[in-house]
Amino acid sequence: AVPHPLGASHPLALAPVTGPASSVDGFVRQFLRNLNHERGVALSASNDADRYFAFALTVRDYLMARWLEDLRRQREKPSKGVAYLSAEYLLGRQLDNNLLASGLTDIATEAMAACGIDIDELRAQEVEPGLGNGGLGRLAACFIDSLATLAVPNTGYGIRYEYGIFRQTFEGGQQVEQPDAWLTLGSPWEFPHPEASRRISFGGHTETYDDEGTPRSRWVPGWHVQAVPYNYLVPGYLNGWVNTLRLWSAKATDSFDLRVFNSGDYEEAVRAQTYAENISKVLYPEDSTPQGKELRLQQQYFFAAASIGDFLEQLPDDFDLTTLPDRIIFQLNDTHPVIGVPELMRVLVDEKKLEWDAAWAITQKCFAYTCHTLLPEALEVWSVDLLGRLLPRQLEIIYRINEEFLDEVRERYGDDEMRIRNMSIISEFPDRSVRMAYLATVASSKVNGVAKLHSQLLREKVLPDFNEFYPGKFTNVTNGVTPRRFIRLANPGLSDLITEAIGTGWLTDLERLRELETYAENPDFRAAFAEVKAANKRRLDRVMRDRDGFEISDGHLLDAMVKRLHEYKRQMLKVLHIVTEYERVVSGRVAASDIQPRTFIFGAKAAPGYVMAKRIIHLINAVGEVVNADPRVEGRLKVLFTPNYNVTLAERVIPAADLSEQISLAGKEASGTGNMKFALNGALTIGTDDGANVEIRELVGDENFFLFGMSEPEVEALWARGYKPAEFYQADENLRRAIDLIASGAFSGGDKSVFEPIVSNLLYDDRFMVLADYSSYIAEQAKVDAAYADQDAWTHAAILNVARCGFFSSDRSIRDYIARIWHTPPVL
Ligand code: NBX
Repeated sequence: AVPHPLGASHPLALAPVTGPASSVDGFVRQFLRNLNHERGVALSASNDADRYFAFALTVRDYLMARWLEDLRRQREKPSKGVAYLSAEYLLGRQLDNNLLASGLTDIATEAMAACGIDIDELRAQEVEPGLGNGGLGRLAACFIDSLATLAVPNTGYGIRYEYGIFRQTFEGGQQVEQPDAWLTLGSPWEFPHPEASRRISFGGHTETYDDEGTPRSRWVPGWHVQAVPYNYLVPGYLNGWVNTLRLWSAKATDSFDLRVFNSGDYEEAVRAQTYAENISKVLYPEDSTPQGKELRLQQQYFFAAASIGDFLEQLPDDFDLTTLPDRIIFQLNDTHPVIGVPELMRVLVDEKKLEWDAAWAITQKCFAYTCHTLLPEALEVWSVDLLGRLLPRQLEIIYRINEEFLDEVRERYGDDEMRIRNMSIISEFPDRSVRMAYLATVASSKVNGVAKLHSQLLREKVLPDFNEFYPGKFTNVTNGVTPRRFIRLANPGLSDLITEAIGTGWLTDLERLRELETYAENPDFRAAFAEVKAANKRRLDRVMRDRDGFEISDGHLLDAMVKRLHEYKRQMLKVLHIVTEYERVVSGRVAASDIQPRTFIFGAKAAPGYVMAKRIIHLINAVGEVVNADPRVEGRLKVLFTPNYNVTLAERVIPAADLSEQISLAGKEASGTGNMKFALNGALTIGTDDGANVEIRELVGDENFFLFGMSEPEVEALWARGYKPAEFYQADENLRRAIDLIASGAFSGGDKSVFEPIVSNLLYDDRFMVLADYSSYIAEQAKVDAAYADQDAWTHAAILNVARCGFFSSDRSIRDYIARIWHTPPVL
């Protein structure tokens, strides 16, 4: 028998564990039992899906006893916990993560070998749950991993979308979206709990009534849906702790409600059912650009109300609600769950019959708000019209919150109407609407940004009046990423090398990577590190050949830009760099043989309605097609745009990359988290002074980071002077040639109209100042080329990036949340 990963003296090891035996034999027996009993097949008759399911169920069986045990512990000795409310969780595949967390990888691999099964084929079966768009959703997934690893009692609440983020394909170089039916074969990781369904109401009207002498308001809703919870295990890393992710799925209520909702005829009833179930049908693919659609508001209320109700229901009947803040903090992942604020007030005042002031005092202590953006257009607002129709009582409550808040503002500043208009939760122009970020700020105990610079700009630029009004409310928690998935699982070669050098323990104490600094001076270590990088490139080469028919050539610098397609992230700047390199060769100004061989790899989805972003995708593909096929560049420049970039692919691209592109316009990227993943995997960054790049550079040192571009104050100053992109075009010959080449139709079969909107946007608008930063970017890229020529020095810098980025573990982020915001007690 293999000892359980918890040492016998570990506090959680004392709990009785009744899972399958922790041995190869025990695993095989449980696997075969699952294959027979859960799938109804014999091993000899099983297909890949059967084997994957039985395997996953077996891993689950090991975690089960722990899960039940931890849930019991939380019930019997409740301590303050965290409810993380997020509309998105970009989880990635679960199998390897759960094997790793339970310490079963070796046993399971041997067990499968004993059954004649290749475990890699099982891995390949899993469809990743893509229940998020990008950074915000992936951050939520990293955070629940760290919460479990730190043994903080936590439930992650969200939506079980039937369709996650769309699958991206290219046709003629243009993005085409396909539905992501991730549940077609079912998921072995979820536990439906229909018996714990909650009724969620919408519409109708409000009324006042006499409650034994007290006048009260109540909501008389017009229609209802059922919220059915599905639980997912969230195991901590080798600590025996298992938290829960609880995702809600919408179902029509019983036929009685259907009849109330419609006229009662059968076809109408089925239509009503579809209407209800649409709520959790699909993840909105807009990233950082709220659409203001009714269904979206339904989604938000649906999961916020279900989650808050779910938590309250677990409390004992005699629970003193004034002590609620000692039991729970609802962490709002951006404004998507903020409608939960008036919902909690409604429950406390209308249902639990608390006085308004008492309810408000509780509410203000139970919420905390994380803002993830700086783009003004990304701040959510809901029209009063729509809110009043869908959630009339919540709207009344929002009005009252606003009234009392503005009274306080008046008390402090007198009748400063300008200030009052600026701070009002309700804005009057262009249409009367609710500013959700303001509501969140007023209702929360703490408001945080996601990187030092972002939090500063949030205080000074986005919410300055609120910062003045609420001293001490604003704080920073710099983002982080889970090293379990993004180092240990994604980069086993590097992980082994690190462990050989500094021993175990670093995966839960990432600052220990500092101990690698001295190894950077050791030539043998540098050689081994370089070999890991080379092996990761070969692995990516196999993945890409298989997946997309691309090759990653030997000896090329691998230059990666993978993230959502957004103008502020400036994939366009990257394109101009590529076109410049290409143009310099084909115009004969540079010999191909003088170019540092580079492969540019892109991965990016564009929101389906974001026309400019889709044009840029088209351009990247078009440039790639021309450059890759032109014999004059002698294969020294290659452009690969891999479709359907997702978490699974990130785990292969990031460990192979040499150069990480983090080139947003300063002041626009709140933090970035890909930047951290790349640095931790030994890529050097070329980046602007934006988001968490600032902190990465501070830590790794200027000499190990390629900085370019304007700083945020410089950006502001240029705007103030009046930005004229055409002047930059005129002033730089390389830039002129690159843009002219695109405009000439060289990448569109001679058709000048195809990319004309991109060209004129750059020359006459260029909101994100691509042209202003171009020459500095090109100059810095020349330094990259020169630096890469000295491979050993490059490796030295790469090792220092790994060694100095331990700060970016999401474990540290969670510790910061605990210390600055949640004040939850240590559990272990
Ligand atoms: O959140 C992202 C920021 O852009 C990143 O800089 C940051 O690192 C990351 C984690 O803090 N924001 C983001 O991903 N926003 C959204 O995903 C989003 C999605 C839908 C929506 C609004 C925003 N309606």
